[in-house]
Amino acid sequence: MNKPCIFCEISAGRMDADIVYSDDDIVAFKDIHPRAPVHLLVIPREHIPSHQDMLESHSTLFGRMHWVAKQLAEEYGVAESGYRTIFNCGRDGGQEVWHIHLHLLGGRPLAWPP
Ligand code: DGP
Repeated sequence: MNKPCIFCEISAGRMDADIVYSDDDIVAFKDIHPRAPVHLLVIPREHIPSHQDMLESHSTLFGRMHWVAKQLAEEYGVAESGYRTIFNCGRDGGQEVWHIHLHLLGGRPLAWPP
C-alpha cells in the first residue's frame, strides 16, 4: 500500500505540525529540521507533487503562496534583513518531500550559491 503524503496529512490535520498560517487553499508550518532561525514551509492543500507538475491554472495559487511567504517574513521579523524563498524541484534540486512546498528561510546570512 502506498504511504500517505505527509504534507497532505499535515494539511488535513491528521499529523502534527507547528502551523503558522492556514486558509482554504494554503497551509504554512515550521520545518521539522530548520536550516535557519526562521525556516517555514508554505504548501498548497492540493497535492501537487513538484514544481514541474504546475499547470497554468495553478498560477494564482502559486502567486498566493508567495504572498503568504511575504506576510510571514514580516511576521517573523526577517522582511527587513532579507530572506530566501525556494522550491526544490526533483533529484538535483534536492527535493525530498513530493508535495510541493515553498521554503522561507531567514534570520542569518544565506550563502550563494547554495
Ligand atoms: P525538500 O528537500 O525541499 O523536499 O524539503 C523537505 C523539507 O520538509 C525538509 O526541510 C524537512 C521538512 N519535513 C520533512 N518531513 C516533515 C514533517 O513531517 N514535518 C515538518 N514540519 N517538516 C518536515
